[in-house]
Amino acid sequence: MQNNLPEKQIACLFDLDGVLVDTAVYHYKAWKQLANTLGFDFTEAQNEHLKGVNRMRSLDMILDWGGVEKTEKEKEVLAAQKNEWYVAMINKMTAAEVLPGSIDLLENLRAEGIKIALGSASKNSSTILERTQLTHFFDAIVDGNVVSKSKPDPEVFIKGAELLGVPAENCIVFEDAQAGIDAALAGHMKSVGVGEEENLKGADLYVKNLSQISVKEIISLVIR
Ligand code: B16
Ligand code: MG
Repeated sequence: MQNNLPEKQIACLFDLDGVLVDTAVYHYKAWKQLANTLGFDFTEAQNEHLKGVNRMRSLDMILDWGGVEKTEKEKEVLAAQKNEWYVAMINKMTAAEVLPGSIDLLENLRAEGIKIALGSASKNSSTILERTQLTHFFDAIVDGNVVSKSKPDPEVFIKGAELLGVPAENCIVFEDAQAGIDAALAGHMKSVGVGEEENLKGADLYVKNLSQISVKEIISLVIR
């Protein structure tokens, strides 16, 4: 299938955790271990609120749940400890952990000449992409190491669009977090919510996973 309007370059911007891979389970284990060492616990439901939220903001939320106060210096130490535990887990990831439909969709997008960027809050995205053998699909990688503002600020996706040289209105964001859908809206981009519709208000389309969407449907979001 060929893109009907070749003069219109299209880009797909993918979130990582919850869209292409499920690293949320490792984040949860590491944060839980940290909370436990501080003498409290938090639930899986609370953990849902950490999805798409950057590391230091996540720590602030967890400390708040535990009613624990720490200085900025102590927080740096705690975040580094959590990251050490988390990295030990993601260093064991394999390609088998890529979420359903991801590889086929990425291959089909590339075959169609559609550009692909990563738009993730994670500072560990390169390790995850390498471990799961996804790196080669991306024309640009924008992650927590290069952005200063967390989603719902659109910075991560605007940077991706700029690196790809594609105007915002021709970009489609794939996100599993409300903050990510809000970031796409703020950046004047289209978005596909991956997960439950009630948690992803404002997306243009909803899928349970990436096996449920075709390149044709993606193109139709920007070329009508
Ligand atoms: P790190 P995403 C996000 O990834 C995770 O959903 C979130 O739980 C995590 O705190 C954040 O990355 C930062 O990760 O500690 O590795 O820098 O969904 O934006 O791909
Ligand atoms: Mg995510």
